[in-house]
Amino acid sequence: MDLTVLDSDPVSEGEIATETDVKGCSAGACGSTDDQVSQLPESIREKVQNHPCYSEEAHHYFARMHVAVAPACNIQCHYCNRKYDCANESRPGVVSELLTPDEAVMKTKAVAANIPQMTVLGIAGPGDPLANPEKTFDTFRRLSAEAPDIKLCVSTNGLALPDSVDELSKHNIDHVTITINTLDPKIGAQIHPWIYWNNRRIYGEKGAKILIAQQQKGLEMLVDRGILVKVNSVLIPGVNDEHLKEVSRTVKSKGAFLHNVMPLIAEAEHGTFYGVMGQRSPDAEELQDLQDACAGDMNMMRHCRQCRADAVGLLGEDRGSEFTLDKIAKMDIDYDAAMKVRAVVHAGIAEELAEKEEKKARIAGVVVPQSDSSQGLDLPPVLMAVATSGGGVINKHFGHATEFLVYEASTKGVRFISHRKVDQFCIGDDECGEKESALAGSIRSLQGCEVVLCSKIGYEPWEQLENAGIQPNGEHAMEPIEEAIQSVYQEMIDSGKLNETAQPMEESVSA
Ligand code: CLF
Ligand code: SF4
Repeated sequence: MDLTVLDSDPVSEGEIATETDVKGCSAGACGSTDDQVSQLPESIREKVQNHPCYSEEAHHYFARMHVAVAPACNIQCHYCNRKYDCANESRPGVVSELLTPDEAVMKTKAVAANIPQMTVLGIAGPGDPLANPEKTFDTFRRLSAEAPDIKLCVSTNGLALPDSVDELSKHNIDHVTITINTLDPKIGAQIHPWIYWNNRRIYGEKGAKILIAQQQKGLEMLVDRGILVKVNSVLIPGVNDEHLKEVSRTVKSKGAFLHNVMPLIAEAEHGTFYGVMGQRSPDAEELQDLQDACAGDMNMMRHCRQCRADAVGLLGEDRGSEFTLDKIAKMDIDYDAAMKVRAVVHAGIAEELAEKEEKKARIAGVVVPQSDSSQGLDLPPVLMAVATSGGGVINKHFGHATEFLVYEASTKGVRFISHRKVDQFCIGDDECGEKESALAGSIRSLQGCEVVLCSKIGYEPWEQLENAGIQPNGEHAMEPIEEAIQSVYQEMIDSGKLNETAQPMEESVSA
């Protein structure tokens, strides 16, 4: 790999990025449920309804982009190797093309002109944005003047946050993410071995104590100014897993809007301390259990894709390669004209979302009807995977999917659970089954799901899915996801399929 050392900064050491292998943030989004969004006060609702990370619904329609203008960092995390992007908001193992503020502004305008669904510009690395205040605020300053229709968003480890809050307020930044992994310096020292503070390194618990205090102070200051705060936490089994419930309660009590618990990514080949030491990552079930446990106290984001510091597009897709500096230089951008087009597109999406919400409100509270034979039985929930490329509908060929969204259907309704990444195995329309190992990998990643809904599927994967106990379903192509899932669940009830594993109601209540 052709590595290029980036410009140096006294705060950081050895930041390196590739010029060619540019990948981005592909983690799940911070998202509240639609119901939570619809119950919000108008002022907050307005801030989240077209932010793909702050609203689970919005992430099907609206895109975000990151500009990698911030190379330096002021702390060390055991899950981070400085030559890759900030792992607080990014997937380690991928690196970003570092931009100057000028290039960042040019790229933002180019993306916004070509992807009218784009609503948010975030700075999330590759180091800590607030450890690079000149570059970060120069970019924000120029964008708030030259691209006023774009929301600005920033993600930070929080160490420099209290000193940056005034500047953040000036640039109309109303979304800030703070990564808070713990409230306890003893645990903090196991995650962050040192911080850079007042021109020197401070190690262990002493450093962790300062970091925690700065994060909490920054959170309170942002909330006081009416800025929406999302808290990210990296779930590290055996280190902070149980403790994250307390983190969730505390940040909620201080006014954080959303909590995004992300799984630790620790691969030995990334050269991180945790990767090399063999610290394990949580599995999907552990992550979901913890998110469910925290959800009683807090709005949880479950659609985060752990994006790259230069991510472009809908969450889960990466269109960064369409907007490299050499390609942008050849684009002829009329931003004022593009802004008008974007306004029309956004209004169209808002209308569609309002109709969807109205429809949901009508069916909300309507208990899924049950067939005669299921009366008196407590019917089990069913996990269903969906192949979609956005728009809230089932519109992706099974073999073309690079991720599946997983929903739970039950007699209480339909709820989004998580996303699962897979390797695309089908290149052409009729070539499903060509890449056996990728297909087997896809099927493995759908473990626990009983149904997979997609727009189309070939004979070969259909058979293999059935053999694995997963029912493929291509009958609901282009239908809204939740409605299709509810209808499939109803069919399962009507066919008596769920009765086999159902419990008598009294038994299940007393169990
Ligand atoms: Fe970017 Fe982060 Fe803003 Fe979103 S990402 S700075 S809040 S615009 Fe979103 Fe990506 Fe998850 Fe971050 S999906 S990693 S939560
Ligand atoms: Fe790495 Fe981000 Fe932690 Fe800094 S804050 S050490 S860039 S993960």
